[in-house]
Amino acid sequence: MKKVITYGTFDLLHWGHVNLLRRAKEMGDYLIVAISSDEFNKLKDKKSYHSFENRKMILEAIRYVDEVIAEENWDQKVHDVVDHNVDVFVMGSDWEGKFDFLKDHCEVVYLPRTVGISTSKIKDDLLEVDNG
Ligand code: C2G
Repeated sequence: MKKVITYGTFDLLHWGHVNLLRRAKEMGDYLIVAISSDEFNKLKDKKSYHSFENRKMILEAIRYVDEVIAEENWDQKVHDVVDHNVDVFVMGSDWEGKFDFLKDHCEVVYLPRTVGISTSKIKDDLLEVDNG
């Protein structure tokens, strides 16, 4: 069984996230998503609208996702890849090159980001609507 892993906050889940999850799943048979904890989001200087528990529950409902684990720090990726026998690590291209150290343990693939959508765009657009 070919196992794939990807990491992210996945707040306000949108079609760009789903495109990523679908393509990541297509690279194997089993997709693990490591979703950022609320504490780790603070380290990423991100504040998510949905709590970790709710972001996890939403991801678990996505047909491409087989397992959701917590991402709590920057240093867990090698352990996760080894402990879960992961074959492929996948991230969007905004992370191009940042995780090449994982190449000693698995395939590393950066997929083109989906243009035109992001969690921050959703928040900004909604603010504009509110302000008329
Ligand atoms: N993504 C995408 N297209 C978009 C928006 C996001 O392909 N329009 C991808 C990102 O490249 C990332 C994944 O969807 O691979 C999740 O995006 P975020 O929730 O923004 O994740 P991020 O904050 O980049 O966290 O250790 C890695 C970090 O946890 C990644």
